[in-house]
Amino acid sequence: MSEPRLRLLHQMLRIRTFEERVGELFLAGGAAGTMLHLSIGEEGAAAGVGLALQPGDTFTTHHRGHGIFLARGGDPKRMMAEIAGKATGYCRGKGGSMHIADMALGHLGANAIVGGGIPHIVGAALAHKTLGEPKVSVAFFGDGAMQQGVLYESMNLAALWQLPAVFVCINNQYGMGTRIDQAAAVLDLPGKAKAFGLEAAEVDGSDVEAVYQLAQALLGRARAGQPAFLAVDCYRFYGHARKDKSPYRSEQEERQGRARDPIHNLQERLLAQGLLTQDTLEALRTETAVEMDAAVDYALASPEPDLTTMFEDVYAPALATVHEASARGVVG
Ligand SMILES: Cc1ncc(C[n+]2csc(CCOP(=O)(O)OP(=O)(O)O)c2C)c(N)n1
Ligand SMILES: [Mg+2]
Repeated sequence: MSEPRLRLLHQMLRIRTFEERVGELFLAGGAAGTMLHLSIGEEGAAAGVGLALQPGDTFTTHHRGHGIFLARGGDPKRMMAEIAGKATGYCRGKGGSMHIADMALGHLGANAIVGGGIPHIVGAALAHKTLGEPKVSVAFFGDGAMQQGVLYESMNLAALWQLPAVFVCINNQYGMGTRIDQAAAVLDLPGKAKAFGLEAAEVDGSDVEAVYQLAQALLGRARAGQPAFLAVDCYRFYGHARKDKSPYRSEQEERQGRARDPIHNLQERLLAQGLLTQDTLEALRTETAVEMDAAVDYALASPEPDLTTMFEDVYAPALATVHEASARGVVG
């Protein structure tokens, strides 16, 4: 599928279907941990920026990062297995939904701490620059992180050192049950980044083509040493976590928010332009459903991690066990 707009549609359909399956897995008791966060409604941000990145680029995500990793080449089978806490998952079942990572695909880690993954990309971008690599590092985070001091320290250093770093705020309007205008006095998000010397823009996340084009431009300039910030406006279609029924939002608001659907918008545009037919769309949906069903089957059929592996991959290789780490004074 060489036409970029069809690739964007395909990725968004994959993300939504993956998230729907994750939700079902969770309700059936198959997910590890007590909560997980779905990115339904935010596919335009994940696919738009994700497809504008290049192989070798690095990134971190927040706790709502499944879609971003899928768009960067994450294998849905290994992702689903990780979410289910299985030994075949990306982190052998120890990371789960909120701490999944894969260095081979440039995923430096999801992070459950709001803003936690942001400073990591400043270090990665410094490494890319120092090593003369033509790579960029991107932090994906929510609007809640706009209220975290670490974002401003990170943007300051990225601008001061002219690093190939891009800060992408997925503004879904809410941090848990708190609407952004109840959390911040100033809602001009790009303005906050500009104050630190970054190039900054805002884009409608329900228009994935616009996200993709803007991301390409900002990433290109970031590679040349002009760090950037991008706020992607969207709406979290469902609750904060799978069990949250969003009692703090009115029905009317949710209806209007869900009408801002990046998949519907692109699909209708492509159909109207003759780039897509109903038959091709149906085929794409079926292919995606088969792919994601297979991911669930793979996760369910995979073994639990063996108890003897509990302390493997927890410390750096030189500190293979908790006992060695303790002996060297790394842990108490
Ligand atoms: C430092 C910190 N404070 C509070 C929390 C609890 N918490 C988890 S998610 C969340 C809301 C985050 O909102 P946002 O950054 O907008 O991301 P979204 O959930 O909307 O994708 C909060 C407050 C946390 N994980 N870390
Ligand atoms: Mg939010």
